[in-house]
Amino acid sequence: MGEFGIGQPVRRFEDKRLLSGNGRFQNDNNLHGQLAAYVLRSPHAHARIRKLKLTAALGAPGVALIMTGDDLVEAKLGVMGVPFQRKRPDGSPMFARAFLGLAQGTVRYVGEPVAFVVAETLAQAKDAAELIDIDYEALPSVTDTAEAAEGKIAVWEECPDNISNLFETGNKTATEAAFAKAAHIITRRYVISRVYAQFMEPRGAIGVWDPGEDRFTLYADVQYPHRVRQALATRIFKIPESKMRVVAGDVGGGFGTKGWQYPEHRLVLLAAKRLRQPVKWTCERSEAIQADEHARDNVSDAELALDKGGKFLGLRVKTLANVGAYISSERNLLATFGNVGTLTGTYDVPAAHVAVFAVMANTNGTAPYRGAGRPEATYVIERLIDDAARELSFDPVELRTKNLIPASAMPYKTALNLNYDCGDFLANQRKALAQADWAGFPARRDEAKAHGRLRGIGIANPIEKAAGPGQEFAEIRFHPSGNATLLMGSKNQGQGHETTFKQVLNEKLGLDPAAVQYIDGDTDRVAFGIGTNGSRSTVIGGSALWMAADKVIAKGRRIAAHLLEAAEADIEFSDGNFSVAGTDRRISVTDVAKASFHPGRLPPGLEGGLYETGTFAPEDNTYPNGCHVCEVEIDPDTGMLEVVRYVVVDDVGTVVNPIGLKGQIHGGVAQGLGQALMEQVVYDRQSGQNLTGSFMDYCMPRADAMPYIEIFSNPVPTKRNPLGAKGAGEAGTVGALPALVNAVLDALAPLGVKSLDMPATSERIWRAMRDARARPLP
Ligand code: MCN
Repeated sequence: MGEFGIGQPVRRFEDKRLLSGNGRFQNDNNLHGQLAAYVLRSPHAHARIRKLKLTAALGAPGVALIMTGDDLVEAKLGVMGVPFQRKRPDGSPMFARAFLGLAQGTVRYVGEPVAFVVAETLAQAKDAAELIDIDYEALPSVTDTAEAAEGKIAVWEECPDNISNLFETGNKTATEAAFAKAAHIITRRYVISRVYAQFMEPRGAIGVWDPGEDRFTLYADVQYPHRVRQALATRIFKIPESKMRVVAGDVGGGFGTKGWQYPEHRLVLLAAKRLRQPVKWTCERSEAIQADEHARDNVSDAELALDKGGKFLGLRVKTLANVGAYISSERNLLATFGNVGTLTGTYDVPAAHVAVFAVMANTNGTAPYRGAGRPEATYVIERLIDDAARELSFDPVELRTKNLIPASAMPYKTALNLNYDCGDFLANQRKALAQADWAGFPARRDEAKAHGRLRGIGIANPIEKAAGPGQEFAEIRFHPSGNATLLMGSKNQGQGHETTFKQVLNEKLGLDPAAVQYIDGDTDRVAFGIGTNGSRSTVIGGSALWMAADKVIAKGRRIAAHLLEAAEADIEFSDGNFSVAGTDRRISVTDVAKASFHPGRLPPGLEGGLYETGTFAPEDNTYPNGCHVCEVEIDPDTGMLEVVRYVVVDDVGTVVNPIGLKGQIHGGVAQGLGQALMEQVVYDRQSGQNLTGSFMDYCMPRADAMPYIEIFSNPVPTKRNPLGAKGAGEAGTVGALPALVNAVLDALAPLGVKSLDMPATSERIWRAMRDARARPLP
């Protein structure tokens, strides 16, 4: 409706506040009398703590408290744990060990929290930490995923092979039968690197204890305040949920790995209670990569079975997924297993079987990170198709076209049990090929060659499982003056939620966005929420808001009928006004809201006030999909790579805000290209030290590494929610990994380079070219 309704390119309302320095990010919070905390972390990848003496540190100036693992045991803190059981490959129960919050005798990764020092100033806390007398006995460590799976060095003595559990999906027998009749079988190993979300604002937390109310408040930049409250209250502190408040202000980037409750949350709270003073911890940039969850990091052995003509018959994948040293919640496992279902992608694969081995290593835990398993899955299938095309001399586009699920086959149940409801994958591909001028590529390749450069083109047809079943909440709260406040259970971390949801509200009720106050992230103000992950906010939060607005209309209709002296059945609602059908008699929703607070203006028996809530839970996932085409040029002497063209066609169903969507796709592609081109967490194999502890070593993409990204939409609205929307926040990342690496390999193919693992740094490309040149021609 109008300039602010669904589908309008509305500029973000929140930007004025944020860009003028009026945001309230985590580190903007400071409380009267707060103390500063510092976390002493393990310098070893694996070691036994032989001695831990605090005497000197406790006597240091300004020190108020030092806690170690023993304090947490004494305080009887609980742990998160995994709410489901799986089996290990030998049939024995899953092996999982949760982290209590501070080391318990043995440290198992570099950065593991060992002691929590609270002092008047941060400098004093740091100085005191240096006085902690600690003696480690270093133990052998293993950080590489494939090596850890060999089980030569155990992270936990009780689990010598390092395999926590095995997750299987698909039909093994049917897949074996498909492979038995295949004309061709393509077998490859793909390694997906370990990366880390470099938030604009590193994490932080302030713990407050109110002795009068016997109640905690945590100020922290989390993605799901309500779930963090529930976890901290019921699992960690074992207190009623009402005794805990969690407040998240502006979140300086979340990307999945800022989602959950971290050890520092319970530590600031426990310390605040002991000291009866607020305790603040702020993660420093160089500390963050040791303190936070990491992402991806797996090795997949994949096999594709094809018939003679190139039709896919079956897919078999065995993945080793690094889950880190501790399994503190299901997050480690969901990151890798939650979305393996998308391994068959947008393709008609009649039989598939996947086995994912959760491998423990002396590393930080892994968690869902933008895409959470779908970029990994898409990378495997899309690279496998390109490798099959190259090996069997098919055209990569024709091979895809032959196997894409046609729109006429929708709804389509995949061999890995996903229920795709809608989407036109062939149309996405057609549009992307046209926009990227795929047909003109050979000429561009020749031209590049004439200039001494190698040019390559890559394609990927990603699909995502987004906004899965699970509730979300919205409340529209009118005030006696007729003005409204909008409260949402989803927590914004930069996606522009205020604008998106005000657009939905405007579409439904015609309210002027400038007059609506927007609130999220405070468990005392917002009744309920699940939070932002899995590209669920627009779909589920937006639908909850839609429901709340429907309730406002339903109640408003009764009030309007009374005020307009008409039958309720004759009242129509549109453009923010209730009107009597066929007349010019009307009353605005704002005036109806005002009337609702005057008992004398209400129909008999109707409760006063106008505040409505909506709680929506979809029955099934949405399946956003699309097509990415990437073109690169490589300098054959240095391996320097330039992404010269990038085209995305997306289908996220109904688009609420085309500018917001483009921003999300743009950021998502940049995040995917970052991983594919340069980002990587690297551990030293011998010592287990994290070698990428700063921006000097962990290479972040800069603007000049990014191409101009052309984005087009091909929306097919879903019927799984009233908006017709599909999730979009991760879509860009999912397609970018394979599109880039496929383009690189296409560029290098003439030299005989057959494989390359990400990140496609100039050094790796240069080595691959050198090795290929050194190989004798067959
Ligand atoms: N949108 C739209 N139409 C749709 C779907 C989305 O117009 N059909 C637009 C809207 O502007 C909406 C935005 O895209 O506000 C994102 O919507 P949605 O797909 O609902 O995703 P979420 O808001 O649930 O965000 C989650 C997603 C995830 S899982 C990660 S990780 C991620 C991402 O969003 N982290 C981000 N994008 C991020 N962007 C920023 N700036 N910071 C992060 O931490």
